[in-house]
Formats: sequence, C-alpha cells, structure tokens
Amino acid sequence: MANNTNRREFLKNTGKAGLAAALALPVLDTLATGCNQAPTVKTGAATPYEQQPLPYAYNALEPAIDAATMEIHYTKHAATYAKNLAEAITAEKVDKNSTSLETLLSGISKYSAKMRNNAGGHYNHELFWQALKTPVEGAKPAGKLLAAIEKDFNSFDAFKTQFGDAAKNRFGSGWAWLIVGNDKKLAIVSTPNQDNPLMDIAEAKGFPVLGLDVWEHAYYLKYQNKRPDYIAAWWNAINWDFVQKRAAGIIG
Ligand code: MN3
Repeated sequence: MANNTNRREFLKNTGKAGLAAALALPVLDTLATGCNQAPTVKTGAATPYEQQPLPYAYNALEPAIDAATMEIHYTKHAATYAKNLAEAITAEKVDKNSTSLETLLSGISKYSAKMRNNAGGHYNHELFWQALKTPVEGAKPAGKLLAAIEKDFNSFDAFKTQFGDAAKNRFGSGWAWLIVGNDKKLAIVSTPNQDNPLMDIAEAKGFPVLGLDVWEHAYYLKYQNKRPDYIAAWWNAINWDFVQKRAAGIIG
C-alpha cells in the first residue's frame, strides 16, 4: 500500500515530531502565557494532511455506530474534507513540509472559509476515527486519565453528564471536545461546524484529546433525530487507551 511509503517519508522528514504523530503521542511545545493568546497547549505531533486508512472495518463499531454510516462518513464526508483541504493549501500556497496541520489550525483566521472548514473537518475526523474501537458495555478510562477526570470533574459520571450536555446542546452541526488547557486541566467545550479548539478563532482553546461528531451525518441513518441515543451508545465505543496516550504528559 502506498501509505507505507508515505509513512516512511513522513517519518524521515519530520523526525521526532513524526514519530510522536505515528504513535499518536502529544508533544508539549509551548505553554502560552496570558489568557487570551492563541492556542494554549500546542502539540508537535503532526496529523498528516492526507486521509489515513480507517484503523478498523466499517462494521467494527456496531452496534454503537452502524457499518453503512461509517462507510458513508469515511468515504464521502471525511474524504471530501481531505480533498478540499488539498485544494485550499494549493490555492493558498501553504507549504505542507514546513507547516504542520496543527500550526495551520492555530492561525486559521488568516485563511479562507474553505481552509477553515476543511482543515478543521479533516483534522477532526482523523482524531474521531482513532478514538473509537469495538464497543464494550461500560467502557471507561483508567490510570492517570481517570484520576485527572475525577479531579477535574469530581467523578466519571459527572464528566459523562457534562460532556453529554455539551454534545446534546450544540445547536445544529458541530463537535463536543475533551481538551487539555494551558493550565494542564481537562475541560469540556463544544465548537460549531468543523471548528476545533486548536483554532485561534475558538472561544475556548486547548489540545483536543477526544472529540464527538454531532453532525447528523454521523448518526442519522441509525438514530434519526435521537442524538442523545447516539451519544449514549458512543460512550461504549471510545478507545480510552488512545485517549490516555494522547493526554499522557500534558495533564497535570
Ligand atoms: Mn463527520
């Protein structure tokens, strides 16, 4: 598969940051000072500009997320964001080799609406796929991540309630996020459309460790208007090992 060559080249070209990206490990570059500065926690782990292979089969997330939804979501919606992003970076002369996707997102206000929608759309979905796995009833985090959740939200159940509310209350299309802020604390935020907390235009900034897509295209085939049922099922399909790795080293 061509992807192996791409991955080798990617690692060769990006060194440590590339390795961190391959392992999905966050790298803490800088902690911004002051409260209104653009993005707080930065990561040197670069998300590739190209759509990556789905790490499991389309039916792997059933019954939480059905195979038809996954196939359309990955091959149509997410693939289109990646294609449109490629067009935008060519048109707006972004050098992919010297500018990581994360860096681009952190200065997204300088670019077009097409760049904002599709850089966000591509990044958000790459994270979304990786943070999912075959559902296990009652799946929950462990270790340092669970301890941080209990410290910052009082309990895992309280965290779930707060995150679920953010996802349910996002009017129209958007995302709910678990982020690490520059105070190294976990926080729950939501963004409209394909925005995300790395963007300089985001109301609440931070490094996203988990994201939930609440666009209707993510759930409508199986759940129709019942977004809360989709959210309830999604909890069982979270890949907490992945989320833990992403948060390791940047949570206080
Ligand atoms: Mn989507």
